[in-house]
Amino acid sequence: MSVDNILNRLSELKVRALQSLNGIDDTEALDSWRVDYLGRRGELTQILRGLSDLDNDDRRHVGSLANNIKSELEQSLSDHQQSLKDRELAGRTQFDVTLPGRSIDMGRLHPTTQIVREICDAFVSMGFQIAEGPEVEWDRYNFEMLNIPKDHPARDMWDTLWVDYKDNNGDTPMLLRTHTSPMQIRIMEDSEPPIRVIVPGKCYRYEATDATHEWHFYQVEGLAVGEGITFADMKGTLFEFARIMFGSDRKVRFRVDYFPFVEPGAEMAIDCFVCKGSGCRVCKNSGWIEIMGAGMVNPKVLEGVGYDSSKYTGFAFGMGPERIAMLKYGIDDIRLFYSNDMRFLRQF
Ligand code: FA5
Repeated sequence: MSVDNILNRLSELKVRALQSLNGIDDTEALDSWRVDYLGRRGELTQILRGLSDLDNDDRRHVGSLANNIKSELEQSLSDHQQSLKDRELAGRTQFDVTLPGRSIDMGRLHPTTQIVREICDAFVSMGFQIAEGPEVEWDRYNFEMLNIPKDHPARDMWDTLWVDYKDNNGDTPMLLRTHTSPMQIRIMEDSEPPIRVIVPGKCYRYEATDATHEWHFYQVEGLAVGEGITFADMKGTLFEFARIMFGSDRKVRFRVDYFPFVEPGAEMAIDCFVCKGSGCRVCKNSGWIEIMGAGMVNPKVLEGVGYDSSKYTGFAFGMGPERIAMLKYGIDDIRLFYSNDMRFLRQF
């Protein structure tokens, strides 16, 4: 190639490179521009490599021009880089103070957790302690020691989810606890009266769900054992609980009920939150809604854990917190608690 040709190519290259640089507005395109024009395989480098074919004078002349163009392009590249950076920074620091802020999603306690805590607080204020126990339980604690032997018809009251496990010590079968009552036994086995304890926890039942039944739900168990404890103590404690939870306007009713581990047994109901006792769909026209089972601890159960039933008496109760929350907040379907619908959960 003649010297003139090379000189023309160089000046044409410079014009083309600077024009193309002007149109670049992102760093990725800038990098490929650098590779095209200044890289090892770029046009300018190719021209510089070909200088060895020229005689000395021409080589010096063309070489100095090519090096000047190279420096000029490098300088333009660095200026352009800087101006892109400045622009990006300016863009970042510009903000519109009139735009609404982004809301921060605050976590909150699940309504069941809230109501369980409220129930616990009510009993703690009356001197009860809180205990917790296993959700996977032995048949012995869930049934047998609660005076519900194998094949006893009362087992039908608790449809059970069995766990496929038996230990080598010949222990009783395992299950998912159907109520929190097994903790009555565990607590009495581990301590001496006087006892005043409540046990919040999850329970499981093998049953179809409907508006008032879930297959897993919470219970709060209560147990008080000591000398001279009477049915009147139980009524007083549970009336006070109802007053704290529902206010003094609500009526409370005790009726006889049967649970093998208490004698006598009772159910406690409060007047319906919808119709205030006159009868409606929610209370099945009875005017009352049952909130818990209760009763005086059966002497057989006391004897079973080694207590002297002529010396000690006690009462026990077990309630469903979801049902209590339903009453308190007018929720008409228990399945809403565990269907993870944020529109429901956000209300609490
Ligand atoms: C019991 O489970 C007894 N262990 C209660 C008890 C304890 C009686 C101590 C005497 C002494 P029951 O099956 O009725 O009883 O359940 C007690 C409460 O748990 C019910 O009143 C209800 O509020 C709640 N409950 C029971 N089954 C369900 C269910 N499937 N879904 C939601 N809540 C339930």
